[in-house]
Amino acid sequence: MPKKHFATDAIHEGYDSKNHLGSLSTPIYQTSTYEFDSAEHGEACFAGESEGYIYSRLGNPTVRALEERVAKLENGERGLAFGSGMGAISAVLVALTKANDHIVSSTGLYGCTYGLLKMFEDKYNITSTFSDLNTETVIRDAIQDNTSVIYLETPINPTMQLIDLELVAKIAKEFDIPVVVDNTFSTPYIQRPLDFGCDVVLHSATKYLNGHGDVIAGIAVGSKEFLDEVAMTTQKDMGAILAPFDAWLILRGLKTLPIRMDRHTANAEKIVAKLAAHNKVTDIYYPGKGRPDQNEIKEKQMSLSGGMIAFEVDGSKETTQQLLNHLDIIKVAVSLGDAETLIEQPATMTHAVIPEEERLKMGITNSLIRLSVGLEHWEDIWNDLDQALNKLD
Ligand code: LCS
Repeated sequence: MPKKHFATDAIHEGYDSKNHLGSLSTPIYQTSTYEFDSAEHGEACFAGESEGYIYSRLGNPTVRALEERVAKLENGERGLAFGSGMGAISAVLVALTKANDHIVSSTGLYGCTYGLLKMFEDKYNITSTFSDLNTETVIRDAIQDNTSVIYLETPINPTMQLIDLELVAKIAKEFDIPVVVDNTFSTPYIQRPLDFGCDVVLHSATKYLNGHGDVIAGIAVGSKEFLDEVAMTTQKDMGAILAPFDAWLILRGLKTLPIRMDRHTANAEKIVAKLAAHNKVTDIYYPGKGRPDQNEIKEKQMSLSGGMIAFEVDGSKETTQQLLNHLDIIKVAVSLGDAETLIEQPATMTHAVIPEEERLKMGITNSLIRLSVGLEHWEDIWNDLDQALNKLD
């Protein structure tokens, strides 16, 4: 058989109905524990000598189907699902670090990930250097003798800046430092970091992977060796596992990932063009619409620009809030990647935990707005945004 396409894997990978009484929909194995065939079978399962399920914190068939599907989509050997994106990020980072280590991170991160890095520093003296990671010299300068991981988002939440995955991975290899990439904004339909030599991919599956705004979940994908270790250490013992019903919802959502991402992107491109022509909008940040070096990165590693836009309006924090308050179809809400168009003000919401001075260094000004373009008709999204922009003083 020739290699199957992404859209086919998004529907079929990780599940064979023939092993489940013909049920075409993946059964929800709503169980905490599993009966062993015998005491000896139980012993063999605990010793890792038998493949059987033991207890749902250590593995569940519905969750396993999701893990296998996302691993295939990301071109990785193994996936591991978590009860939230932060559960995945913390389990992976705890697995890769020890007290007194150092982390190189992108300048710009989801607010809670930033909070986690600060917690590592306060509790375990694991310090972080925030770096633009935009040239070979800048990357090398950020690395220290005790650097144990390079962690980045691209596009960065919320500034939409892009980082060259291949360049970072190449330099990291020289130092034998693993590169961990949060791929939440792009999804594997648009960007596959492992293909560029990165080591671990993370997702808030709460977002595009599920796509319907009704689940909090996370997933990590990488080598079998590393994720086997995470499964048996920081996931098993810290316990941020995913519930089977939530895994089932994401399996359902994944079936439409390609067509949703195509439409999110088509809508976002229309909105970007309209925003660019509006006199109240001062700046727009969107992959492929930036500086030439950013466009090169987009062309190299992203097949589409995606559904996330950041833009700035002419005015203060209050002007921005006014804009949000004038909207009707577009919902003022954090999260992203849903069918509904969502808008938020990062400085006061998702990234409010970052001290102002550092937040501004990351490019998160008080007038920055983040828009997660949904699946409504683009004209309705634009008309709502346009009327709200036109009401600004
Ligand atoms: N990574 C990124 C890039 C995110 O945007 C988020 C959540 C997470 C990780 C954490 O995932 P969670 O634990 O929530 O599943 N981002 C949010 C946001 O931008 N608005 O609300 C949540």
